[in-house]
Amino acid sequence: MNLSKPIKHLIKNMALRPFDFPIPDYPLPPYPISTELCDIICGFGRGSAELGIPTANVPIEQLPAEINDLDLGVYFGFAKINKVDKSVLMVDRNDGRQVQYNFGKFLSAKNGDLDTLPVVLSIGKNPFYDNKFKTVELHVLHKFSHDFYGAKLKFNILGYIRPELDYTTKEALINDINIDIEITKKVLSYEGYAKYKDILNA
Ligand code: RBF
Ligand code: MG
Repeated sequence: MNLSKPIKHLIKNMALRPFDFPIPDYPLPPYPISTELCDIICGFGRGSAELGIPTANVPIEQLPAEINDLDLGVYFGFAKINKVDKSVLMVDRNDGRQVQYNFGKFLSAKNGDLDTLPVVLSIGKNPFYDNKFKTVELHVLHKFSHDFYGAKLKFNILGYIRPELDYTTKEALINDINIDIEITKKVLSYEGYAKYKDILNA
């Protein structure tokens, strides 16, 4: 394969941003990075409610150490969700509100919820929200009919899109996340990346 030709030049009708990194034809070290099954926990409850971009948050302690060495920013890969056989539970979020952990009870194989799905990940401190600690969150590119706190997921990271940025408006953040989503869809459709979907499935 020809490494001197990053595949991003094939992405048509998309304004590439000055901070976008060139994406090679296939994952280069340290990628792929693959995780074991990890818990899906509740974050700050902003992704879905405020941004309209829900994210599955995972505990950093359950991730391979290599992930801790990555720069703060936006990454892409695949993820697969597993249901956990537990009854619905109410859990206190750190802002005092209660959230329902349904452990993925309402996810449906027929709807494709349990397939290996493309994800765009944020590893960061969310400067726009001034978080104190680093979080790892995955936005799964799939239409779910229910949330799934308490379920588990396994994922891989196949490449890097851009550094984490601060924003002056919520709209600017949402706009960039939408571009990240478009880049992810495009890149994961290429052979050099698409084959990692089956690897996660195995
Ligand atoms: N937050 C930031 O403050 N700066 C970013 O550059 C940023 N990029 C993100 C990219 C993606 C693909 C996603 C899913 C989230 C990103 N976020 C970023 C995090 C966002 O603020 C967070 O998901 C919500 O605050 C919910 O916790
Ligand atoms: Mg979240």
